[in-house]
Amino acid sequence: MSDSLQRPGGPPPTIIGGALPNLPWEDRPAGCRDVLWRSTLNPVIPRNLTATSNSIFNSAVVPFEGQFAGVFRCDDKRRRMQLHTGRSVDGLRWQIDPEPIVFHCDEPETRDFNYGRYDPRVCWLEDRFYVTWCNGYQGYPTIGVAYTYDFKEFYQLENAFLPFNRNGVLFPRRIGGQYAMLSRPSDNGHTPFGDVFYSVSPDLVHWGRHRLVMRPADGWQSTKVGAGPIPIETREGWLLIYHGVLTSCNGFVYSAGAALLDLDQPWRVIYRTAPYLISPQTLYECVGDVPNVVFPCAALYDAPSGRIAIYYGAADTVTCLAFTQVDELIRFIKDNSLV
Ligand code: BMA
Repeated sequence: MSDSLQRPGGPPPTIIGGALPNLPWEDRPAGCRDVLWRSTLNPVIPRNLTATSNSIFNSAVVPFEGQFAGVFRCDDKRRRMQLHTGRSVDGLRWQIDPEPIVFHCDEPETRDFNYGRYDPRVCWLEDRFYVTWCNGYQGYPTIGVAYTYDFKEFYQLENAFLPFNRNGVLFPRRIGGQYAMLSRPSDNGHTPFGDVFYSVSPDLVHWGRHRLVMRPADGWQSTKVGAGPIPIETREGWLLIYHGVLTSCNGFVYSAGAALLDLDQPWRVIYRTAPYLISPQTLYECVGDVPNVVFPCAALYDAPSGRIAIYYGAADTVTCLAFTQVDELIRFIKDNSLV
């Protein structure tokens, strides 16, 4: 990717953010014409990395103390959905805590141990890491919120929204003075609909001023759409990678696309891909506990070079990596936009 490295005196990097030269990375394979390409090491996290895990997928990874940390969805062999912490030197080889996270929580109302916890996102925001996930409230799914400084102790806040809701994804800074989150209102089952909404909060507890961001469109994103990794701030807008679902004769098919959202009014979609960036095509994406699922939940980036590494769950069973370069991705989004 040496062509994409920023040179002294050249234009400022497209991504507004820090350097992460040690992010996991593989160059685009020779002959590959796709804007996003898979790691040759996939699946980077196997389903049985812990002794009790049935599957490890839809998980969130961030840079931490020069290395990497994360919150992982580990469904156990009773098939309870749990969140575990993990650490890695290189973002590829992970040590995942064998025990689920026990959240410090002063408010008994927000505890719902029977429902399970799943699909975490992790966001560095001001002075700590915030975790959002699909949490149970009285047996119904909604968005749980917690924070940690060290990936050891986690402090749970109030649930963000009324049930039913999934895919709570925070923005990494305040916008117009407010904290901001994307989410996908849902129902209590395998929701056959889903739009992305934007909400703001002065304190990460009270959320309002809800705005519609995007509805399903056609093809791969015709049944529902939901936010994926924490949006990446770029000079062209917030880069949002999102999942889209198609209903086939064999059930749901989860793919991923990308959009650019207005920096100041992120509910305004500037561009959005008509084709997918990645759809289930490999054995590990097509075969597993839930076939035909790619589900991105985290992205690492190195702003100076524009390299982006995307972590995604495959077939609700394993965790995988894919790579892209921001300028090529933005060009692709603009050249193939629905909007
Ligand atoms: C969604 C969520 C995800 C899962 C996907 C496909 O509704 O439950 O955790 O990856 O379905 O099963």
